[in-house]
Amino acid sequence: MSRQKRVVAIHDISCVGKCSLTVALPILSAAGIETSIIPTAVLSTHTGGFEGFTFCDLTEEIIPITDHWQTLDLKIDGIYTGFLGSFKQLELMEQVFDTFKRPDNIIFVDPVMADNGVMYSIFSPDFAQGMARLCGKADIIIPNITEACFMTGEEYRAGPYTKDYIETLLERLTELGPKKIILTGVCFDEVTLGAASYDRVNGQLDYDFAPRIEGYYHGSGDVFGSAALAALMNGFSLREAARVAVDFTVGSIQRTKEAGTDIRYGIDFERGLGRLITDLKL
Ligand code: PXL
Repeated sequence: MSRQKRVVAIHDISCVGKCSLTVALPILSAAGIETSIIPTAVLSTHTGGFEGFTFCDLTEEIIPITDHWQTLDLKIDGIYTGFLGSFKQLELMEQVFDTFKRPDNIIFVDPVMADNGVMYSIFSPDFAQGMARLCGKADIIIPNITEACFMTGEEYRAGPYTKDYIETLLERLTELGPKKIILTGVCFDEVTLGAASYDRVNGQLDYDFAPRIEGYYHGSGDVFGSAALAALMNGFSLREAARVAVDFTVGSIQRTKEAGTDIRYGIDFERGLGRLITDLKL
């Protein structure tokens, strides 16, 4: 048996409304990855559509946790950050990356902060500059089109897009520093939606699409990111990882739509885990 890979997932815990750690942990674990966590905050629900949620900030815990880890012989193969609630947390992530980055591990950053042309209500527009800086320390980033525009200063447009627009965005994103990018929310027509994956080192650019399902499904970005990282940790290429993540996410959205579930509660990824494991050849 080969050594089990370990990912450190650094996100909040939203107790209800599947996203962040309640998505990353089960998906990575199902994919055979040991998943260590740093919870950045505990909320009663996520912030997207619920009123009156509680919020307990855990920023002060981050460095004590990593200080303790430095006394252990931890082998870390991947660090995965998602929703980060403040500039202070962005700054601490840079510190965590500096502590645990090795030539043979990957830093995987999902710059969660915006969608559909607007920043999430809790973030100011200048948060994008801080996030762009953090992306500069990542090996792989997975923004959506809105986040890509806010970080690069390119003009946000609603789809369908031209190849020229998408490829310019990818090029601008690589200028932030990461070698690999999976850009989500890419569409060239009204009926399909998917992702572009780009490796700056070998110039490989690929597109993966699935039939578009209308509607905004909360937590789908975290499902996508977790599945993509699960595939990468299992030795899949960037392109293959994007394909696995598109299929897994679209399947999860489809089941949610068919069940008529309130979209604030997240998508039904759980009943796709069996298929994910098969796709990952585990
Ligand atoms: O899915 C991203 C996410 C994660 N965590 C919290 C959020 C959001 C998106 O709104 O509010 C707390």
